Amino acid sequence: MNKISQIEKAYEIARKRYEEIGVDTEAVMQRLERIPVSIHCWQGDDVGGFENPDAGLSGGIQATGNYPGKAKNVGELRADINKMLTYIPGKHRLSLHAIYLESSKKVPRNEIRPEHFKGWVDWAKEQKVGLDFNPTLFSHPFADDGFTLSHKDPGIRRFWIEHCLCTREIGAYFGKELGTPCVNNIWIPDGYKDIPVDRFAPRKRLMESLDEVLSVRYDKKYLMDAVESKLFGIGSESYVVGSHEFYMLYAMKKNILLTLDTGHFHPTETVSNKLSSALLFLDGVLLHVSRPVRWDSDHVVILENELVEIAQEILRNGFENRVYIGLDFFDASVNRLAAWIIGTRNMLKALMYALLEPTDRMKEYENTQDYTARLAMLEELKSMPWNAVWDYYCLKHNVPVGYDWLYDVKEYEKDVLLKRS
Ligand code: RNT
Ligand code: ZN
Repeated sequence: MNKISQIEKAYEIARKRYEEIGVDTEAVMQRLERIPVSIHCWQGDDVGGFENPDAGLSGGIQATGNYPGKAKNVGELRADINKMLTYIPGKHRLSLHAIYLESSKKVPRNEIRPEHFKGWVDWAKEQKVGLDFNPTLFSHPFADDGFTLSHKDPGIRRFWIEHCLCTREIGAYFGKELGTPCVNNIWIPDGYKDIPVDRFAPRKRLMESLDEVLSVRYDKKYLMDAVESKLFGIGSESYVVGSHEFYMLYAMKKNILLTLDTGHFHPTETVSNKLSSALLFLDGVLLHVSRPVRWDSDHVVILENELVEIAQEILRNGFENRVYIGLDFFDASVNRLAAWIIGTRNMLKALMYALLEPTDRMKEYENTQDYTARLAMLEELKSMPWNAVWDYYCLKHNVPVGYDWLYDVKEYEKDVLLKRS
């Protein structure tokens, strides 16, 4: 039997097994097809960008490793993204950072305009993907002392307010051009290494800066604003201005999206457990799916319990239109395309796994206090043939099944990546 018929046969068996417990695998695949993942461009070049090829990454975040073949210009990065996308089933989105602008001369960050991102819009139209955006408030001399929007110097604050205003204009341009709203996510590194005396003043300044940034109105069908908190960063271990409470309250007050990065909380705190509260009070949430290993290390996303639980929380509640799933990891110690592919496919696998359950039946068990059946079902689901449905989904979308993509990526490494200077 050839590989294709094996996959089809395995799927047929799986389909029947799921049917027995009341799960329609065809409906599951259709639902998964409608869930876009916003894939981050910055895995391709270790959050480098094209603004200044020699500048390092700063702001309390770090990409470690020096695997060869990193994309060093927009042509290389786009080639890598195009290649990467051929291994991802379904239509997705690309998340850009302001430092990925295209310009023949140096443009200060408070002067970036839609024209600097026209190339990306053309690319997105060609690829039929939506674009999301992020102002870049790090890797810059004005962020070197650890403060940006909450800086005590009004001139520096002004610079970053202007930068954020520029990115909102560019984001709205993406939304208009591509016919799908752009999520523009603000993350700042601001904070202190050591114990502060005044925690209040920087937060007040941050609030006032954000108020100004958001004072320009855009139609939500073009632009959606998001704000991302963090527990600590390297060099901001003792105090982060934009803490979880700060942004949770701020997002609610302003009716904007709250960004939950899975690496930005205490190690025993889970994002999966936050969604059901956040979405009672907010219209939506942006996820930055990452993998923290001991700290906010941004390791490649693997298929682990918390990832599945996040997917379950989204899908059991029908939140897929209110949770914007974005990825945020950057590993420079392995092939960067492989990192992207592994992480993105894992996100989709988690969603597929979560979809392949008889949710209503399990809620019924719960509501009738049949906790025995609830536990039994949850555990049996783990050894159901969900991977056969995943393989078939990949086959149907013309992307490699299993680790077949790896051979291809190794070829690409040899033919393209290793030839880069
Ligand atoms: C940093 C934040 C932020 C960045 C990206 C590059 O801790 O997670 O989202 O990782 O903007
Ligand atoms: Zn993040």
